[in-house]
Formats: sequence, structure tokens, C-alpha cells
Amino acid sequence: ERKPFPADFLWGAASAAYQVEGAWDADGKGPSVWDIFTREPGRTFQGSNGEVAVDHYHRFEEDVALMAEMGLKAYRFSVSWPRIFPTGRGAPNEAGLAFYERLIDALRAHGIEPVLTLYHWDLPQALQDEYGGWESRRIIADFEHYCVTLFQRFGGKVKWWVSLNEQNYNLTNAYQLGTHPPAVQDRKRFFAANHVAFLANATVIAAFRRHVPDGHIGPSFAYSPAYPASCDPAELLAFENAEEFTNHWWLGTYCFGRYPRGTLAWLRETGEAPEIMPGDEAILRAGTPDFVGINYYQTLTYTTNALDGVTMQRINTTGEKGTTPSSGVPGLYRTLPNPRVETTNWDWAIDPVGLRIGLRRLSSRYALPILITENGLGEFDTLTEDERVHDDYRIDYLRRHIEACRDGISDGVQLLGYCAWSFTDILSWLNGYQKRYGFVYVDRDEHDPRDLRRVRKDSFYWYRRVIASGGVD
Ligand code: BGP
Repeated sequence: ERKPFPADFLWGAASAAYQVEGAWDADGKGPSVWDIFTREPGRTFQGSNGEVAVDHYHRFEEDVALMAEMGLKAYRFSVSWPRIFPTGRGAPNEAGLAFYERLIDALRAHGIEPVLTLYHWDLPQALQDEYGGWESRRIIADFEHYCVTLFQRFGGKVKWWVSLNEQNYNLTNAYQLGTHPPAVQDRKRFFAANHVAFLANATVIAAFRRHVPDGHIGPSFAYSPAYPASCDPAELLAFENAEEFTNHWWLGTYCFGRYPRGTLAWLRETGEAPEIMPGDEAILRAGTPDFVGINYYQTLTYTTNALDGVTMQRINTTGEKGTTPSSGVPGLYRTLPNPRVETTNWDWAIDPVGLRIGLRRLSSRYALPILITENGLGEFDTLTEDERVHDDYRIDYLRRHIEACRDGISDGVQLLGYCAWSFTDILSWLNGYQKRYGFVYVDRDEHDPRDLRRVRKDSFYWYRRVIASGGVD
């Protein structure tokens, strides 16, 4: 007999400030690195940016009303650091704080638990210019000051907090692939920036304990469980390498407050290891999380990679199926398409069993509760003449992943909740507005006076039933 979802399970949906808010310079907000980066030609699909996004900043009441209609139990959103500190530090901008206060109050008035992400990539540009953002240890104090400001203001009302969103994915793009700001391709700088981010993450978690002792905090990790391409021992080794370098390097450091030693030894040999100063590991140990947040979209399958082999490359940003190149690290591993699973138009493996496998792996290694902070299907959607969106493919995707959650719970995983990505359609960082994830369609036709209007998709009604039945549907 399979276990039911717990009664207090956080049935949620998620978003991020830059992807929904718009109002990029409203009420004293300073520019983020994304505001500046997206102005450079060729950075994003068709030059899309978040200046207007879905205008959630001005329409949040309408959006929260839709969440309430849907019966959402939790809503994960992020705070935009440059809205609170336009130049990254100093005195807070009261208008910025007031916006999030109104959002949080509106959610709570409807019994929706706010899940607040402190950092979802929109670094104040001023800090990038001043000292190179995540490459300088100076960011640790500025990040702590920003976070403590939020702990003090909202700690009484918000009990679920996410520290860094996808440090692994964001910094890989920012410092290895060169596809997120500051668009660097240098593995030494990549590991150095990660070291600073680990220290900042642990520092704010330690501060959180002092300011919000009854709250829960953890990072959100972009988790792609690895598969070996075959039972060839050489490929199994490549798979193990990928697990260590793409998953446990981050998760182990977060959860144990200590770098995995095997990986560190390898990086010392290649000269890529970060500079670890005396006292750094004590900081990491003092700031381990209450839970592991995972953003699960897909598994990745790995094979060996000759020393002169493929290196990291760009992703498929167009939605033209089959255009993702293999990527990896010479000498360690590289990706291969998995012939046994279907993929989305952006070549992401659709693999609900992989979610169950991943939940079990993390649960047994780290022995912490898990919160699914993102999971969803990016697809082209069509708005019909009679204002409907028949997204049965999304319902199918979500249903199978929610089933995998239930299987994980039956396997003994302590699963706190499930936040689907996303509530409304939003901006996809590199893939523009055509890659849609929401339960609520956002029409983008600037010649139509009803531009940016919200339309409930079929998946909206379906998820409402799932939540109402406690996941029985
Ligand atoms: C995660 C991010 C989200 C979101 C999601 C979908 O990496 O945390 O912000 O964008 O992925 O990815 P994409 O927009 O590339 O399809």
C-alpha cells in the first residue's frame, strides 16, 4: 500500500523576480546584472528581456487571486536584491520592501504559505562593477546585510526560505559556458566564485538561525541525477565522475559543510581548486541547511570523454528538437542523449522515474528533508479562439512527476512539498517567452489592448483538483 501525501504537504508553484515582475526601474529599483546583460545583442533568444516580463509587479493582486482560486498551499517567489538595495548595500529602499510586504500579506490572507527565495540570479549591477560580484569575498557581507534586512522585516510572517537558487546552474553558465552574466569562460574563476557563494550561503543560513529560529532554510539545487550510458566499467566511471562533479560537489559542501575530498584532490591536480583560507570550512560547517531544495527537470546520461574531447557548449535555446550538443569536461565525462526516454522540444529528458531515483539518492546520502522547489514542462502552447489552452501534455508530465513523488514518499523520502514551475507563463532566461511553463497563460500581443491578460490553461483546473484531493487524482 502506497503512502498518501502528508496533510501539511506544500502543494505549490514557483517563480523568480526577474522572470515575472517587470517594472525593472520602478520605485527606486537599481539595475541588476540581467537588466544590463540582456541589452547586449545575441545574449538571449530574440533579445528577450525582463523589463516588462508579465508585469507581476503591477498585477500581483490578480495573480494571487488566481492562486487562491486554484487552492495553492504555497507560492515560491524571489526577492529582487536591487529592489531592496539599488546599489547592493547601504540603506534599504522602503518602496521595494513594501512591495514584497504587500505580496506576502496577500498570500497569507488566502492561506498560501510564502516560500521566499533570497537570490535568484539578479545581482545588483553595482556590485558586479565595484568588485566583480561573486568573485570577491566582499559580497559575503553585502549579501548577509541584504538577507538580514529581509529576515528582520519578514521573519515573523515567512517560515520557508530558500538561500541561493541554483548556484550550480547559474555559476556554470556565468563562469564556464559564458551564457549568463558576467559571461566568463574560465574554470579556475568558476571554482573561485563557487567558493565565495558557498561561504555566502552558509553565512546567511547561520544568520537566519539567529533571526528566524522557528523558520526553515535551504538552497535550491538544479538537480539532474546522472545515468551511465551502459554497463561498460569505463562508462560507469564517467557516470560516477559526473555525479561527483555535477551534483555532490555542491550538495556535499552544502549539507556536510565540507568539500568532497576526492573532487578537491582532482581539482588541486588540475590547478582549478579554489583557495580555501583557514576558517572557511568552519563557516561552511556552521551554515548547513534544514532541507535540500531541488529543481528537477531531467536526468542526464554520461559517457567517457577523451582528453581532447568535447567541452562545455551552448544549450538549445530555440526549441528546435535535437539541437543540443554534447557537453562535458575533458577527461571526466560528457553527455549523450538517452535513447530510452522522450525529450521536450528543448531536448530535456522527460523522466519521472529519474525523480524517484534522485529523491532516494539524496535522501540516503544527506538524510535531510527535501522540498521540490521547481519541476515543470517548458512547451509551446496555443491559445484557442475561445480562450482556452489545451495543455494535456503538461498535465501528463506533471501527473507522472507527482506520482514519482508519491513513490519517493513510499520509499521513505521525507518530502516536504512540490512547487511546480511555474504559476503564470514567464520569461525563460535564455529561451524567451515562447517556452511556456505556467498553469496560467499570459498573452503577449502588444497590439491588443488586452496584452498580458491571464488565461487559465486546462492544467490550471487539473492542478486545482489534485490539490483539493490531496494528490489523489
Ligand atoms: C531553472 C531556473 C528557473 C527556470 C527553470 C526553467 O534553472 O531556476 O528560473 O528558468 O530552470 O529553465 P528554462 O527557463 O531554461 O527552461
